[in-house]
Amino acid sequence: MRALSGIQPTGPFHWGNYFGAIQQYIALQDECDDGSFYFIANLHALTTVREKERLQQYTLDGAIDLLALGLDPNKATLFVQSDVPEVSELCWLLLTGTPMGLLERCVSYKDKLAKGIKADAGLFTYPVLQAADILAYDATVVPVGEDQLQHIEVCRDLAQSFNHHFGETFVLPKGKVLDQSARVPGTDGEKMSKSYNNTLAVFDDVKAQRKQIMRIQTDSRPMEEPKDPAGDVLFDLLKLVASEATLAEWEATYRGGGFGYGDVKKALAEAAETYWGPARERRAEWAAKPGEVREILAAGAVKARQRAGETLCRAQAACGLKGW
Ligand code: AQP
Repeated sequence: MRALSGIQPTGPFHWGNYFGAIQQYIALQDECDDGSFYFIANLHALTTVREKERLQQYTLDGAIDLLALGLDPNKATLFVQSDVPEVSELCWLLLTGTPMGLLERCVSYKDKLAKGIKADAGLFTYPVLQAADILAYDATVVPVGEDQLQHIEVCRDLAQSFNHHFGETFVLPKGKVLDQSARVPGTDGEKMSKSYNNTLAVFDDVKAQRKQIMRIQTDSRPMEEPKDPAGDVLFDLLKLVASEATLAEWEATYRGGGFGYGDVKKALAEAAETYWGPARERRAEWAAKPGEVREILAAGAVKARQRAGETLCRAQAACGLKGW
């Protein structure tokens, strides 16, 4: 098994990123017998972050965050997407032969358009670059949140079609989501997402995190009414960070009624503080040594380029770009 996944440096990582994807990266670095590759997807981020300094800062911060959350460069290969130019070339090979309709049907693109986010060709062809990212490393498993499953299907379609046309070239990957956190809700109950301004950032300081938690939207049912915790946004978030005992207590309280959502928010803020405390300390340590983080990324890029280069050569030979 070889894992590969990427995360965009488009802003501070949020609970959705962690519980949907990063948590899996950390587990898979021990479970993969054939290595694991994780990258900061700065080429993808260019579709949204259009200020040089901000992109640079988010890229370094992204690596610091992953290291603080438990990614171990001795077990997994960590690198920056643009340090592996072979992937962009592979992307072109895949773009030729990608039906427009396949991309037009992508829900994440359609959702962004529906939310009034301006689209460019980069956003439209995003799933093809993502396919190149995955196929370049012969990944067999791709740990992601639910929103990315359709893109992995696109990747499989493109790989299958290339293999069918030019002969066996690419390994077909499978997406991997965690049932309990495949779609973490944001403060408005929609999917938590950097572009929807509804996030709880993993590394916000305690005060800022409390403030974000207090803005979580709740319904207006009377306090005395018993409530079903299933599907309640506050309870769903509590499930991610609270201890079993706290959760059991709150489950009983929900069913009994007679409580205010403000109390649940306070409990959530407290649980979050305890949960993220150790990672916050590790983050301060990594942030103090950016030179070491850059060295880790450079070493990761060397390894990643070697893998991607091999796949690119294979694909170029298969479709007639070499050997003429
Ligand atoms: N709410 C979520 N629940 C579960 N998983 C999630 N992921 C994102 N949001 C949730 C997963 O995090 C990984 C990295 O995400 P990304 O780089 O594709 O995009 P992002 O910018 O971090 O995610 P956003 O905030 O949702 O971005 P936009 O605004 O671009 O749509 C992926 O594995 C993703 O599934």
